[in-house]
Amino acid sequence: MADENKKRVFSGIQPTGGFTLGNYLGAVRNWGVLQDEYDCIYSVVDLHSITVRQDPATLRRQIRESAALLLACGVDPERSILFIQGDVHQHAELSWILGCYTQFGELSRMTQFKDKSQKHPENVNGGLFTYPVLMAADILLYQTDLVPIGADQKQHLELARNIAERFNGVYGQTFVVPDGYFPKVAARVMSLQDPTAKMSKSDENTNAKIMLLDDPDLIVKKFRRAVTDSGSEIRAAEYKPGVTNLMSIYSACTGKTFEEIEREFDGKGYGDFKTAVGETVRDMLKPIQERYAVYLSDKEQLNGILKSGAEKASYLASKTLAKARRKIGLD
Ligand code: ATP
Ligand code: LTN
Repeated sequence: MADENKKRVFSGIQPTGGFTLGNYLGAVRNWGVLQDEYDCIYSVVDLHSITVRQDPATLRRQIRESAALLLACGVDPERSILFIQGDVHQHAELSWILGCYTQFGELSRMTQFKDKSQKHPENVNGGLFTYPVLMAADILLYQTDLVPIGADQKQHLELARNIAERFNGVYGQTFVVPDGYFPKVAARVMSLQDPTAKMSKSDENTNAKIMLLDDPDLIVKKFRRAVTDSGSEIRAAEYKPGVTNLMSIYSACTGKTFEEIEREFDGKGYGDFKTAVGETVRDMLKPIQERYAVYLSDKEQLNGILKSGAEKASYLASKTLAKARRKIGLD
């Protein structure tokens, strides 16, 4: 850990009610894989989640559940740092500084801001607007080389790169300019009920999303109910967004190419295909569900992991923050 020669990875996920199959295939699965080769830091970004109103008791519970689920998904505290964002005060502090190097126009163009302000017109708060600045602070604080995220976060990462380059341009080399790391398939898992929209945690239609902790039978049922397209062939095509989405999920879970999948289901109907995808996802998630129950039941172990993670993260973050403050003239 904190090996000077290894490249640094950072990513975060919001503790807003469990993770979807999209979160897993698009981002979290890679978090585990990258640990072999990189120096990895992963965070439950609680401060980001309060841009939408949360119930205090539920939020408190979900922060811990999210950490346990990350461990169950393969984040290894022996090799990586896992911590709660709000436990490391440097995130909020650097976020303020970086906000002074981010333009109103840039933040106004963020599609997630536009989408979320449309969804919650009663609470278009300042935090929702400056959300990408806090995300930039998360990433830049650790001199991150690589950020494993889903395709929907590309625009935010681009902004973080622009902020880093701008700051470096004014004050000299201060922050590493990070690159994104996206999966080859399933970087954008779509809703099972509307394959033109992203599978989203916050979707009210429970049939539209697979949650990692869904009951095994329910997982298969949801896939059987998934919206497919006209015709009956199992083929990836732009005019077949429903089937293409299921093929991407199946490909991401099995490693099979689209051609192999088309051959496997040649002459079979949507029903057979949807059942096969459902059963594959169910079987893939089973060990995660089992490990989750174990991690969540040992409170002391979980607290220990998060405490030690926050200490290590804080040490690294304080070095970058001090450097930025010196460059600006605050120190
Ligand atoms: P919400 O639905 O409330 O917007 P979310 O599902 O996008 O939340 P986040 O915590 O914002 O969840 O995202 C965590 C990670 O999961 C990010 O790297 C994001 O890119 C990725 N991700 C989210 N949804 C998908 C999806 N449908 N397909 C692939 N990756 C996704
Ligand atoms: N905005 C991200 C979550 C996030 C993040 C980060 C991801 C917050 N900070 C830093 C990567 C790196 C999202 O998925 N909605």
